[in-house]
Amino acid sequence: MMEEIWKVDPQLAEAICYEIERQADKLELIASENFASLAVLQAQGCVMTNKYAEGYPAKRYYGGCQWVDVAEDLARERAKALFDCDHVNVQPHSGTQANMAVYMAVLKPGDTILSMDLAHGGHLSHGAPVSFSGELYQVVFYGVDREKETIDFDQVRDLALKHRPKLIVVGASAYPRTIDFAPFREIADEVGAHIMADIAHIAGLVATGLHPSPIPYCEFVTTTTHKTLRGPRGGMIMCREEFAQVIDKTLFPGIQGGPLMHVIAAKAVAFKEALTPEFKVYQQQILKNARALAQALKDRGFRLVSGGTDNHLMLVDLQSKGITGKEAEWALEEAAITVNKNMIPFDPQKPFIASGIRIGTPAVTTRGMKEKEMGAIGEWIARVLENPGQDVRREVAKEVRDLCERFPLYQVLRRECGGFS
Ligand code: DSN
Repeated sequence: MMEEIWKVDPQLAEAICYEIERQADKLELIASENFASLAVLQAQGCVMTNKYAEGYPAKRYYGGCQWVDVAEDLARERAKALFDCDHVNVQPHSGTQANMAVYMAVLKPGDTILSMDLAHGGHLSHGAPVSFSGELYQVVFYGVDREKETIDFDQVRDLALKHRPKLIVVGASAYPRTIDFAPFREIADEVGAHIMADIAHIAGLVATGLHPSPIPYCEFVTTTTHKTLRGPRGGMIMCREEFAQVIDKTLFPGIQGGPLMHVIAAKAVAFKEALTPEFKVYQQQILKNARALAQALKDRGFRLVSGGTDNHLMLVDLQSKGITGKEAEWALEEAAITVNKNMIPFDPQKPFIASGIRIGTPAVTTRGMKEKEMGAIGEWIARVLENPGQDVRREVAKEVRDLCERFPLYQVLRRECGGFS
């Protein structure tokens, strides 16, 4: 695959090969990232990228769609089996597009949404003022309880009764605890609201029964396909049958044009992988690894938001260590450990500085790492964050590289790069 790129565009080939090296040689702890399989990558790089296929299987605006129809039907049927839902739309280009389609299907500009505050773990597309969602709709935010740092259902209910939202958005990009969907349903029913659950982060856990499913409680469920689900970068919407038509129409032609058929093909592959018993074992290991890493950090005196984790991620409050999230992200980057700075609930810092870092285990678990390696990683994180200066960072970077060599990644692709650097 790389041969042609080297011939046509060596500059880009070099960037791709460096990126392969970066992914293989560093510890990827960004909670929303993962390593797609070679089968997913191949499908995503296939000739289906050439095809225009506006519409849906068997109802397209272009001829020649018989084979892309097969891909989209496979993706839809497998997604339905995976999540046990009535209807699926696999065309959203991203999670934000999926959320936008749901909003536009059920809301008018100016309608009220009740969703989780970004600083408490929510997501930009759930109504942040800098997002279209914050601009088009009235948004009221709920958050976590100051003491327990878990969702404050009394607040959710009070706000719902006061503001009578049309849509309650459930779901987060930095929430380390199990989300209980049942109380949201009760509150939504009290005020006559629909619910959209955005399970982008926890989709793999939901698909394998390791996190409660929102499907019985919510009219709409959106997700991305590339986080714990380990597929290609993209989005997806699930909904109850009564909303199937309006969701499909709102997504196309409402907010998107031609679907990315190569990405949909890769979604089909990923969903097939996710239906295997091995995928459940992988998800179980993500959870075990997250618990082990959380424990290792706590043993080194780090405070975790809400005291720990039930899922694939944890939020580390760095305030007592005298370092900001931004500084920590950079120090760890120099030690070959990739994380992202993250706001913690009631954070006194601005988002670009932040008081915490978010750490997740999906990617390192894909490499085959287990609890023992999580212990070592916790130790390295502590050493780097407690000891400013290049020496420790250099030492840890070397130890990280040794570990990464024992858990190789994308060997075939690295061979194709053939010692370019
Ligand atoms: N940017 C993603 C994350 O890191 O959680 C959410 O879209």
